[in-house]
Amino acid sequence: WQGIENGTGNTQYSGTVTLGTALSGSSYTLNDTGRGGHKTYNLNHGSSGTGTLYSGADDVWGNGSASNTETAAADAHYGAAETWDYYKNVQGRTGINGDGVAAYSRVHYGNAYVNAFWDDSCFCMTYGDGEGNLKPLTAIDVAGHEMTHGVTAATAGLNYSGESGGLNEATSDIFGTAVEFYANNAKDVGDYLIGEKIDINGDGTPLRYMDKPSKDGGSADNWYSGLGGLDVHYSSGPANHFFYLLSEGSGAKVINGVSYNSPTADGLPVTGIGRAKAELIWFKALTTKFTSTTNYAAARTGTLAVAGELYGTTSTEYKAVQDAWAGIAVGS
Ligand code: ASN
Ligand code: ZN
Ligand code: CA
Repeated sequence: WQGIENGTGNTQYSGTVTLGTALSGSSYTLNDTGRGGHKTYNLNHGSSGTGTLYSGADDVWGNGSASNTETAAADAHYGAAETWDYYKNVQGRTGINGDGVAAYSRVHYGNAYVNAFWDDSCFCMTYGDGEGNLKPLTAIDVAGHEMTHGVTAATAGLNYSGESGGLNEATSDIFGTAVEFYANNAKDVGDYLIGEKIDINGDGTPLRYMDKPSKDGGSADNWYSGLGGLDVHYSSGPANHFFYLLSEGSGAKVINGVSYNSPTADGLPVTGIGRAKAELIWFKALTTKFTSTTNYAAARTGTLAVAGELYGTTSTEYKAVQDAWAGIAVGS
């Protein structure tokens, strides 16, 4: 018999959080029975299999420092729970495949591994420890980003190359950001930056910026012919920029203490409709309009169709979708 328990996670990035755990005999495990039974395992620097399910005599996990082997597990378990809750409570999707089945997470993959990844074949999430600076890749926007690759694979199936690959990556950045805002954690407040907590560049800068993607030194701000030849983490830039413009509008803005300044390709202003509507439009487009070969032009058509269905073609929301695509040089 496994009872649903509420454990305490002393995470590295999100402070002290409640974790869904189970009590099996006299041992607690990182088994979130209230969320499909999502489990978190310790690979202990291996790179295959499931490793060992986290278990212990008390229901307290980690101490906030990466030097404690439970800390990364606490962050990963929390990120999976918030991602589950976001999709279920906001988008009405229970589990990555929408069937109530949980994925599982593995931490401490390999040695000094500076990445995290979703794998469809195991239906599992894996996190590296990062290199040198004791910053495992277990921040909540990374967790939401990676698990969203599973949602995309189960729905639109956007091919991971060319323009569809950029849209696939942007979808992960969009919902990684959505999960971060949803979690509303005081230690990791919502922002339109990706990976700001994991310090992968070693200088405190994030991996990506949604308001002006070119700030990362590689991403495109706007669509142009040949965009699909970029790495998918750079061709995602215009769609991330579209999402920012649609949510918050163009120009300068401070949100949760972070300053943004989003330009438009055509120099015309965009008035945002708020993140919740932008998320809903992108989610419905992903799940009902996009296919494996959707490119930027088709993403515009798909999101406009969704906006028309949800709000009508004469609505301010519809016009904002038009303006935001024009803002990244897609359509007219
Ligand atoms: N962390 C990377 C990503 O999700 C892994 C990859 O290259 N697919 O984009
Ligand atoms: Zn990705
Ligand atoms: Ca972020």
